[in-house]
Amino acid sequence: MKLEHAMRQALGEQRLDVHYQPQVNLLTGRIVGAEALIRWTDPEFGAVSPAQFVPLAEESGYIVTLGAWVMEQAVREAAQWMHEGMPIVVSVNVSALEFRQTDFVERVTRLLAVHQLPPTLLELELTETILLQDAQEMELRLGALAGLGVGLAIDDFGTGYSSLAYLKKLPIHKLKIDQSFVRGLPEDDGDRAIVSAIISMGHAMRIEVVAEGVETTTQRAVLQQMQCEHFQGFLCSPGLPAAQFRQLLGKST
Ligand code: G
Ligand code: G
Ligand code: MN
Ligand code: NA
Repeated sequence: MKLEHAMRQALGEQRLDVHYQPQVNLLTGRIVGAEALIRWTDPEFGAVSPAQFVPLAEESGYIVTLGAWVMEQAVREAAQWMHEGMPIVVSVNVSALEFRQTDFVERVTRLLAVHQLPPTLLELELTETILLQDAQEMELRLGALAGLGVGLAIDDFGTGYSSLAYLKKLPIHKLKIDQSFVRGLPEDDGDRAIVSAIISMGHAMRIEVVAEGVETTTQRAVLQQMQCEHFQGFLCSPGLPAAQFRQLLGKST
């Protein structure tokens, strides 16, 4: 396939980039973390959305190579922030196929050691689908990562198929409320109920909650009222190139 081929070339020819979107504490307004988001600008195709090429890479298995590259950039960047006196958590999206690689935990461990990043400054964003296959083996793996101190977040929470039972038995640190639920705030009764329920459940289980896709001050105010801890969204900033993100971080801390 043409796009697939271009994607493989893009990595080799350094046309891929990682952007960083701030995660902000709702009370203090401070940046407490950043989500690493892959970006690709192709000479022929222009800016290709990850929503388009990540699924393609997942199908072909190339996501394993791509994901490893993103994680290395992110870990190196977070180590740099730390050395500059701005220790914040970097969050990396991990596809199910990457997580299923038998050497996944070993690779993460090695990467943290190489860049001397404390494991607590790395967070992995997993989707609920990871828990659907090989649940026992995946549980072991999550336990090993949490044992290291790596944070575990469930991305797009509420949109998957899984039950809630796994929250009770797995070492999950954070729930990311999917932006589809945030979009309807404050008007939509259903969205308000869902968001409020996720926040309450998170608190009761000592799991941090991040609201995604926050675009308006009204949404932020509603989330604050619901005692949500963190938000991410265009209201603060979209994903930024590393240098620009660093500037924003410098102003925030
Ligand atoms: O950045 P944007 O909102 O356009 O991302 C679209 C989708 O691509 C989101 O679901 C996001 O999680 C995913 N995505 C972005 N970067 C990465 C990445 O490095 N790895 C994986 N697996 N998914 C990513
Ligand atoms: O699936 P995941 O949550 O990783 O996807 C993150 C995606 O959401 C990124 O592609 C990012 O660009 C996008 N995004 C981040 N903040 C906002 C926002 O406030 N509004 C909208 N519409 N998209 C956002
Ligand atoms: Mn994500
Ligand atoms: Na999400």
